[in-house]
Amino acid sequence: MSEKDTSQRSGESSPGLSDVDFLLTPPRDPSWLIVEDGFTLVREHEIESIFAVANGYIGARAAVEEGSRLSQPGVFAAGVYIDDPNSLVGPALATLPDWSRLEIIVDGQRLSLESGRVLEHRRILDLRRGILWREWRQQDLCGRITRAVLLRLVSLSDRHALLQSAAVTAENYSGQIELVADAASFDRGNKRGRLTADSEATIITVLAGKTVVAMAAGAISRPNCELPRSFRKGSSVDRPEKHWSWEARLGETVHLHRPVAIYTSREAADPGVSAQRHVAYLQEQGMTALIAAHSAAWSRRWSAADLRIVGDSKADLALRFAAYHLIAAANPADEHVSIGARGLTGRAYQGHVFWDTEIYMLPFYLLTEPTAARALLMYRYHTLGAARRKAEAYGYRGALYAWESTDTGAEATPRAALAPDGRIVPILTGAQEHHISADIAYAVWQYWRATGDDGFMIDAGGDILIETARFWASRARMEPDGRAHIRAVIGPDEYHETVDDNAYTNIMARWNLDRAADAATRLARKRPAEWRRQAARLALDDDEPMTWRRIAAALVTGFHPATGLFEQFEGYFALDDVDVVSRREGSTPLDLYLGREKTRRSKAIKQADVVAICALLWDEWPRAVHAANFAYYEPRTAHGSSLSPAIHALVAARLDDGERALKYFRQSSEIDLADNMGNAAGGVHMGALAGLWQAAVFGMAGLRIREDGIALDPHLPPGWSEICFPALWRGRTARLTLEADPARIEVEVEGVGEMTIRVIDGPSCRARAGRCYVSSRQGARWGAWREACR
Ligand code: IFM
Repeated sequence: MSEKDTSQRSGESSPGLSDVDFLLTPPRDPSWLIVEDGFTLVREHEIESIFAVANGYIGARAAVEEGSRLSQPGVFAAGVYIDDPNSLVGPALATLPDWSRLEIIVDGQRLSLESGRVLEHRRILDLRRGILWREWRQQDLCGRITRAVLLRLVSLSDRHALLQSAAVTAENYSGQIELVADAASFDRGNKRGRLTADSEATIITVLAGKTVVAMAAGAISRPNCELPRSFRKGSSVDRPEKHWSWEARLGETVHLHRPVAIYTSREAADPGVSAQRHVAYLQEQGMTALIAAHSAAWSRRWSAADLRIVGDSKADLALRFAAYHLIAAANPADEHVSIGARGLTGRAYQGHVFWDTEIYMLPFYLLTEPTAARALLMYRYHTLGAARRKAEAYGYRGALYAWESTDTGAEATPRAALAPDGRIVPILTGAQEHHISADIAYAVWQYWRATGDDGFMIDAGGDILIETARFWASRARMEPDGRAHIRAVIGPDEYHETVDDNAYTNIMARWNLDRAADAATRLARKRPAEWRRQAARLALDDDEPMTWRRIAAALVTGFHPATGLFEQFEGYFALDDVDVVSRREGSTPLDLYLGREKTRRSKAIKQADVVAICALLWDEWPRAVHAANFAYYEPRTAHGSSLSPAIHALVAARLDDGERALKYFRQSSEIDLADNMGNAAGGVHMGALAGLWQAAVFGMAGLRIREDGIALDPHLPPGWSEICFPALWRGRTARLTLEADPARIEVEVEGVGEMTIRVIDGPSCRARAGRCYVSSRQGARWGAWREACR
């Protein structure tokens, strides 16, 4: 290790006492904080996921800086995958060097939570500002007590910027303290990259798959007022390591701030140069500016997304936690990436993108940050080529999207997995779970409806709708019974493979076919010249939309008029009934408990399937149909997927079953926060978090997006006295407050123009921007809207 004295303070920006105060005082408002007190080694993996920080470009798990026996740090960049042809699991999100690795060494002894005495240890996730804090007081084996306050953030205002800060205090001793930043721990997480380091500038360059990723780290050291005379910094010549040391005086606190910049070859010609320049800029700006800009960006996002529940502080915090991870997962500036099932918080599912994004997550962005929703849909537009190739490979027309997708859009679902009993079992979802194409089309339509963005439809969205409709038109077959059938698929309920006429798939396909035909008519009317070019580009025959409508009308839906039930797939009603409800509390997933064959022959369902259609297409059928299907399928659902409970909460709320809605809401909110499925270690469940938000907004508040505005159908569950949230509709923000008792809705519209606010089965009003309106329930009816003063 080469050591050189570089104790001069040139290049440091004005400290200002506020920096110091800030770093010593993590926030205390419990309504914005997720707090983990103490240290339980075996919980580390899930804590690392829950407390992760991200900005849609970079994500970092919350591993303790100095590491522990079980630490699994993980730094990920959106869209950066490693595709190892020998890997069983297919392309995987690359694990990048751990920029946050920092050890504290006191008189030669490395501080560790696993040796000496932990006097105090607390991790605090500040949801409001997207900052991870750590307060730690440790007594080492010689009795020295060191206090450290650590901060970590991934900037939301400048997606290439990251910051780590440490304030270290020698509480009861004088002695040498050394901090060592060593991103080489990268090697532990990922053997497939290449690591080169320029130790002078602390730049690390790795080759992750086909992408070059560069990280440059700087340092701004700042004591309470003066740096100790002994302050030295140095670097290692043979590894990307930096260290700082000083002779600490009793009670003295020394601060170190490490701005870090990351670039990849996805957006920079020379990521190393870009990272180096950017970190120099960050050093010059100083950490106060970096934190202020980051906090301001979070505050803007919260202003468009903060949902409050009055009367249920647990639900309130769970929704903030959900919104925090959703905000952190999106990057509206990059339309070539999407959000994986676990965002950028863990390795589960190798960072693959599923229907979770369009059906579960997208509505959150639609109503709070439509540019992010657009970027996510553009990712599907850019991967349309791969979807066309997949359809062609199976002998179909149009676009069949990958069930699991990465940066290329090619099918990334592993073909086989190792079962707990050691057998290799084939995974058929990649070949059979075709509803993904309709799910993406559904999301395109919702986006169009909420934003009125015709330009997007002409440039991209219309292509997706048409190509997916073409797929269904070739996928469905007219049979001798005069009906169109879709055979050999897997629906959302993955316990049953190779089934015919899955109701979810067929109804969503029907919807896809009809909406594509509608889009053709509407675009031809609204944008005739551009539509002609789009139709020519897609080689659309004039009679194709009519064919789509004909096939849609002929598609079997499995509806039984006598009972009002949709049969989940052909033959489902003849399967064996098993007791699912009493197995729900068990720790073994139902399909493992029953075994593959018995599960297949049973009516046990993995997750919302028919119930999911109720949630997505509620207004297509009368309430009685939803009630019948929910009553039938809910007791048969094992909730073996994290996506399931929230959608049950949504539908239960709409059916006015408040107790059940709340039970499912809690179950969903605990998937990460209480690790109630035992798999939060692999990252937070983005779909479930978004589903929780949907349960509150679409279920409890009953919001629907309409052509002329929004409609509401409040069903506040027991204990919720008020729900307040903003909803963006075509550039206007409706700030909504729904009160339970007496029932009352208040809305204030921000922006320009007007929009319709309607109570379902009740009065509507044209609400003008800058005004506030109120409707109160009088007995069984909602009273007319009146303008209210603010
Ligand atoms: O997309 C889901 C699927 O529905 C069930 N298994 C997990 C996937 C990722 O969340």
